[in-house]
Amino acid sequence: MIERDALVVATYSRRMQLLLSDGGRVDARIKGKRLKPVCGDHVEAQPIPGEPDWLITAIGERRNQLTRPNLRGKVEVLAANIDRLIVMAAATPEPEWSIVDRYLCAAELIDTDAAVVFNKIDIPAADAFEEVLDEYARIGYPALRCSAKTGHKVDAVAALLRDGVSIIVGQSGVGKSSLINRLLKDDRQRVAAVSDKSGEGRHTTVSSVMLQLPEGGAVIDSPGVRDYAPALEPDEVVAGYREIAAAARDCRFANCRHLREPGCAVKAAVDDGTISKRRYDSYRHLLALTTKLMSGQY
Ligand SMILES: Nc1nc2c(ncn2[C@@H]2O[C@H](COP(=O)(O)OP(=O)(O)O)[C@@H](O)[C@H]2O)c(=O)[nH]1
Ligand SMILES: [Mg+2]
Ligand SMILES: [Zn+2]
Repeated sequence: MIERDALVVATYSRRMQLLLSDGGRVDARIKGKRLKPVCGDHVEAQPIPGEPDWLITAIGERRNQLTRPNLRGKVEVLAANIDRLIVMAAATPEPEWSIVDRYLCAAELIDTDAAVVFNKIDIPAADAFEEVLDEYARIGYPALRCSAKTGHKVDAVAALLRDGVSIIVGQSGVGKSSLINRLLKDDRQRVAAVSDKSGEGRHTTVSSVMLQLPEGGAVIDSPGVRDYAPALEPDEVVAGYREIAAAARDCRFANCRHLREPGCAVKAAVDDGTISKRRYDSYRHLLALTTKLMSGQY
């Protein structure tokens, strides 16, 4: 019996939990060292005779994947086949909008929907960020405000996530886990621990998990992953700020980077207020950073 379309719904290092096409869930390990399935992968798997575990034998082609550099500077795939990237920020810790922009940039490049969710609006300091949030809305990113603590406007977030698979990213402490708990309501599915046969008993910590939401849709949380923004290259930065990329069609030079070039339509749009100065500065900052990285100056 070979299951051709199992979905990876939880990962703990090299052990996974699979959702089978009949709705059942099984633990699985991976055949060989080269296969590296992640949450959201569609895989081929089969039972191992005489064992409760299944064996993952192949990974289906990925529609997209979200990657980030890990602590050792290697690129790590966080999740695959995602429909929506939710970038979370909050009244506290102090929002780093350049990190939000970087994630939105990544979303443009892997061709998924993206939205900004601003949490902790129960804190008075939240009011200061209305203008920035309106800017995101103006360039076409849904910008929702909510409080995971009071539950205010969490229903709007649930509506946004209703279709497909979303992944929530953002600085630690913004309330990602709190929001997911709210979204799960009492329906709260226990993340079945993926058992570890290496001897330490059962692990309850997962490095990534996909949860089905009661009102539809699924959300991926990566509780074990520290918040590192995606690594980008200069050309990706140029392409990843959607309003800048759109205005760039009218630049005199096709390879314009919108810095000091003559006939730059982007600079003109910043000057007349069509493009937000903050986003433009964020663009220049990120472009400078990635250019330095590429030339080994860092
Ligand atoms: N005031 C307030 N605090 C919140 C809200 N959401 C989460 N928190 C608190 O923020 C802290 C970090 O939340 P957590 O969900 O662990 O953030 P994560 O690191 O992004 O998963 C916790 O102390 C939460 O209780 C909110 O809407 N309002
Ligand atoms: Mg968390
Ligand atoms: Zn230009």
